[in-house]
Amino acid sequence: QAGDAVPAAQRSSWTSFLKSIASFSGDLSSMTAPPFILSPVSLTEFPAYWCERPELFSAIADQKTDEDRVLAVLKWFISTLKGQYTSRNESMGSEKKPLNPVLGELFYGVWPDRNGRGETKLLVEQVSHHPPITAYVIENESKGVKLVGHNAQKTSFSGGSIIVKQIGHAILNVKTPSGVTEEYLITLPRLRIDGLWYGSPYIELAETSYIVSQKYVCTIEYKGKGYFSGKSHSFKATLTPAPGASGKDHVVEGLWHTTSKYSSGPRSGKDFHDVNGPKEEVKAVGGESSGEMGDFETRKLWSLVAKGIREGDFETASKEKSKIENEQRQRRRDEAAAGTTWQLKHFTHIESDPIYQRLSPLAKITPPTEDYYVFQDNWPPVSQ
Ligand code: CLR
Repeated sequence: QAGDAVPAAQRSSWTSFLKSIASFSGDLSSMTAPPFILSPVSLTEFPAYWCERPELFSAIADQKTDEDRVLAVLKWFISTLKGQYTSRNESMGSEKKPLNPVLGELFYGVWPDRNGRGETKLLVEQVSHHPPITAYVIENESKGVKLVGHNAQKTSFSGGSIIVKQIGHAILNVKTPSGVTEEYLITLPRLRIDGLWYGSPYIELAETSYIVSQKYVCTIEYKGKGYFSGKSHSFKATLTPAPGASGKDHVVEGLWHTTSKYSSGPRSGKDFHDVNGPKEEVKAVGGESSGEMGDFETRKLWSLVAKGIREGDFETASKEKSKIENEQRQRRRDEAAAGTTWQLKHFTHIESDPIYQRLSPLAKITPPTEDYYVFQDNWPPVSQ
């Protein structure tokens, strides 16, 4: 029944929230939602989902052939989807509304070296507030694997679901055993948020995303219940040599939150991946030279709001949230008065990414050009 998962006292506010998203499309993040659906975690923490299995990330650089490398990239990519898109259901009972990051919000973290996989570092910066855009870097320097990307969302409402188009892309650099640096363009799937009517939203992935290098094109199709395998969270990845390159074709099929198999090509019938292995949350670290967290680091910035949400003290949460928002408005006014603008700390914006421009035609990805946030290579002392 409608609103089944909504606390009785919040049903009418949930209904009006749903009405307002139905009649409005654009920036969902800034809309006020009832307390039961609020998450205490900011979107700046989400890029950590890209590396919950650091050994799969580092393993990419260990592969000797083009073919094994692209398969290792696919395996790592698929292994992140469960965390990215279903983990809030597990930890909080449903998808929730994350905290909307402020401009300049930061998050630093590290996955320590273990079993020779090397240390992997994470750096996230909120590079725009209106619309919200989050830029991130994940790097394992000792292995020579580095992911730099940014993401924003365009939301609309259709048939009772929220449709989220992910804007932005990531570039993965891999130093091969022969010393060459390969580039992989990674695009992102579309999301459908269902279960809104009942007050227990969850995500299904839809349409297509790509992993493209000069050597291989990997097309990943996503389907939910009732489509090609009939099951939720289904995917089918087709790998073919890029135009002008040689190599074998492979098809991998299965469920991105559990297991998948090769379904065509030289390894047909063999297991591809089982996501149910151990995962490792990032260790949040302070980015100040003292090792402390600065005032813009997400866990410090939002600590009182997050505490309020966690403890069910929504009055304090909303008072502390207003403080942060007012402080931001004042900053913007001061900048306007002084004729200055906010300076990003770790990224510079470019209108068109040359790597995207070079690789996207190989998979006929549209649009043909996209902007990018270039990492300034200025890691704070985040190592452990
Ligand atoms: C952010 C980038 C990550 C993957 C990811 C997972 C969940 C998405 C999130 C992204 C963007 C914000 C998002 C969220 C699910 C719900 C939330 C779309 C794409 C919206 C803003 C909140 C909707 C509110 C309802 C839950 C009521 O790599």
